[in-house]
Amino acid sequence: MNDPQYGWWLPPQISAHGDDIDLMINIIHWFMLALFVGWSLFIVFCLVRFRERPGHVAVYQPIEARFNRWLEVGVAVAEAAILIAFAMPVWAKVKTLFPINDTNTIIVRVVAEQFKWLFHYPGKDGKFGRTGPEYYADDNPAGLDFDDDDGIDDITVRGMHIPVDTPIIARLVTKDVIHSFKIPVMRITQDVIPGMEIPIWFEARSTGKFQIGCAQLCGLGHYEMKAKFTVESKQDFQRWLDEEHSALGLD
Ligand SMILES: [Cu+2]
Repeated sequence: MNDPQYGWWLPPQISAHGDDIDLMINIIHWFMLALFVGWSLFIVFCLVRFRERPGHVAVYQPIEARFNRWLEVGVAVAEAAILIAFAMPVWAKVKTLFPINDTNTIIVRVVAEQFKWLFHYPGKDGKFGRTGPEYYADDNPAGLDFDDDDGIDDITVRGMHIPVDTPIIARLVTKDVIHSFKIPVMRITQDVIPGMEIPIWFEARSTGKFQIGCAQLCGLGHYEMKAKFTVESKQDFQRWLDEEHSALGLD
């Protein structure tokens, strides 16, 4: 479980839906490269072919060639295919097919604020304590209602732990401005909007220690809005939960 090496290409991919995202990113980039090279060559051709020189004047004739029209139609069809065949199915999977009926699913409440993340687990009883914006305080960063017994064993930490091969639903809220929950190795990016709770789900296929970032410029300290992201075996995750539970002094 060493920190991964982030190189020039995409970060490591450990997400169950990540191959679809990477395929789309790769297709779009190669397609854009082809368009860029094509347009660049055309511009250079025009600069040379139609340069100003003695004895030549401009003539304003409409274009009669058919080839460029078909080329433009081809580009539009390819762009539509990327949208309909790749982007929409992946987006539908990530945004609508939530694993709510899977009994293994782990739900984590994620609280964003300038400039840190907080991860709120329901604890041993599996129930989140009542929360609300009126309870936020320096000693209560998760906004828990301390009168609610369901919240007594709730765990709040600054780094996210999840078990491997398990669906995770992250319920995202923010205390202040718009942030964006980004886990590059999970191919997940979701804006967090004040006044809303937005869920996002993902599943890790291998273990390791990675990073969560904020992908929305949210203020002066935006650059330091990071958190550790640990994907571990189910046993290690359970051990970590037990340790956090013991730290609450409830045993
Ligand atoms: Cu932020």
